[in-house]
Amino acid sequence: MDRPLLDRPPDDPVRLLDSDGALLGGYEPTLSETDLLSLYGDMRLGRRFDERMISLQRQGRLGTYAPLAGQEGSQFGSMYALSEDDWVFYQYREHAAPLSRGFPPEYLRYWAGYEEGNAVLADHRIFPLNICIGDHVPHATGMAWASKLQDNDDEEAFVCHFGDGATSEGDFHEGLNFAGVFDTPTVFMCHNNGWAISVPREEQTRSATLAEKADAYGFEGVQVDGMDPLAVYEVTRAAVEKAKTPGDTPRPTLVETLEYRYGAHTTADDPGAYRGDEEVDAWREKDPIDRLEAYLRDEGVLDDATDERIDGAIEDALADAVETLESVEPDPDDMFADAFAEPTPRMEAQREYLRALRERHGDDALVRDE
Ligand SMILES: Cc1ncc(C[n+]2csc(CCOP(=O)(O)OP(=O)(O)O)c2C)c(N)n1
Ligand SMILES: [Mg+2]
Repeated sequence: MDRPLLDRPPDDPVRLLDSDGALLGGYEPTLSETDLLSLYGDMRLGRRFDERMISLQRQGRLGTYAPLAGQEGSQFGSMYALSEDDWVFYQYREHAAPLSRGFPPEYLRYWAGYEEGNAVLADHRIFPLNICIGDHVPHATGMAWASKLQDNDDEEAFVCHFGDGATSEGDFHEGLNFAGVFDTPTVFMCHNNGWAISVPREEQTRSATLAEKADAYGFEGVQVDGMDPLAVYEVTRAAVEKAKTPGDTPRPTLVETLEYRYGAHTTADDPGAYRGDEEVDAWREKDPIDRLEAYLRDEGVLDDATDERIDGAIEDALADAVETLESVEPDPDDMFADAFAEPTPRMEAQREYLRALRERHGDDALVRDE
């Protein structure tokens, strides 16, 4: 490789694969052919998962959902750089975390309102899904610091995913500051997709890049082309290595991935209200899946038969997940279960009110006739 992955200006994005799928700057992938194919297959799973989830939501079989399409390169590229001992903290859009760690079929239940869809993530070293923007950044630093105090920092890195919008939250600054002060084995992945719902990146901060914010906290920040899965993989790998190299003091890194979400912010959003189709089309030209596919076909690693096999496996996994989702009978009483260890008196009163209502009228009482 011509230039280092880290230790470079924060406004010089790492790019290793161009949009036609050609390798750049003397780079040779460090992932094996098998792993490259698996990365490609998982990115395809991510895209298809998205379509399926949106369709389920439209049919009323799922709650609100946050689409990932366009962000597969940065999400799966970064997940592939981790070992199974590394911990992941993620925001609602980074579905690659569970999908690349075995895709527990119960995950869908979270998006239908069942807390067990969230709880199952712990078995995969993934923290409960974060909705409250930026809150999980200090958690990631805290966990990483605890790991260091227990001398586990050689084995575990703590990787925290969030968006460009999260950089305006106090929690982001507190988390990064303490990571710098205590040299924690943390990697901060800022998925800069240009928008925080309808707020463009330009109105989020006067900083020229988000990566340079790391400078204020005394550690490295690097930009990477988030539509390039191989660049994201290599940069994350370098950052994880730096976080947990045995014998060395761990050091955090902030990685800013430049990418785009093709779809709506969530199924409750209409992006036509704040951005034009030309912007979306321009980003689609850089599609991360097409890019990796072109490279793999060129190398003779991927052909139509393999692509069909991947399709079949994806449809099977999704069918299994949907079946798991719909095999549970919702119990409205559950909505009171996980908010507090000890329910508040008001919650108890609401629970009793609901129970009485259901006893008197059955569950039809819960359906409002519009
Ligand atoms: C503390 C907090 N404030 C506001 C919101 C409402 N909200 C939900 S998503 C979002 C935008 C986040 O944008 P970004 O961090 O860029 O992530 P993206 O959705 O683009 O992946 C906001 C403001 C929230 N969930 N939490
Ligand atoms: Mg964003």
